[in-house]
Amino acid sequence: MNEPGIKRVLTIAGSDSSAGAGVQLDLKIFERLGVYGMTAVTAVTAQDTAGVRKINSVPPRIIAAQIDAVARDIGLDACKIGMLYDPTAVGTVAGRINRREIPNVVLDPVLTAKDGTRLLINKGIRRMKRFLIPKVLVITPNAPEAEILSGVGIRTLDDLKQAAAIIHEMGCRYVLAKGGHLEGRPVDVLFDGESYLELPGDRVEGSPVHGTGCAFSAALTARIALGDTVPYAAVFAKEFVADLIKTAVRLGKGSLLIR
Ligand code: PXL
Repeated sequence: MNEPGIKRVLTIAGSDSSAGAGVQLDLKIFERLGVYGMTAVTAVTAQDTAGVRKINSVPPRIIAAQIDAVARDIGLDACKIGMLYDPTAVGTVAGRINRREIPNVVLDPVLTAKDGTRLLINKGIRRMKRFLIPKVLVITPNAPEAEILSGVGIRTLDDLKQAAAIIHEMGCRYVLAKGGHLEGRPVDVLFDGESYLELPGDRVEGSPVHGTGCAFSAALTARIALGDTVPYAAVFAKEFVADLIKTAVRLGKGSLLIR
């Protein structure tokens, strides 16, 4: 019973007790952008602004049940996938996307946390390439994630483009490879299999901010649900996250938090 005008967006991701990333941040972003947000929690993390203290995965059958519950009754206009953690969850989520015919899937391939904690082991990465990437509209790797997924060592914008092409071959419609980790002016690259759209940004100086990758993919998903094309949604999400970084707050002893 879709009320006209209300867009329905699901995030399949981890819980972050600091609310600076994961489903908590995604819901804040969805709210801010005017879509109705829902969650399927894949893992529970205990973390503060210094890093991840503990992680416990949610059983894949419970992840599947959360997705089924909202997809069947409420329906979905778009879906974001963040941290999956358990390699088994990768296949489960891929299966639900098929079964529930979930449209406009954005995959943020979360592989490590800022403090270096592994958030998906190699078995999960292999499954992501094989079963999940072929089903998604957009994948949003940063440079270290693009290196791991493509096998290309990335130091320059050309390296990032080469990695994006290799990832595109895995079967997604768009690759949005983020250049923030490269030296010099940060440039993101959007590749659709034919041409590269360069999205230059300005580096915001200051303390590290937690959850910027989550915020970017959440904003991208919300804008796609609202009807933007992927290139427009990407331009919007980039500016939106730049503003969030500028207004991030220091509440703990470590990274700044997006509010
Ligand atoms: O930013 C990666 C990330 C994604 N999702 C959750 C996280 C983190 C990093 O800590 O905790 C739940």
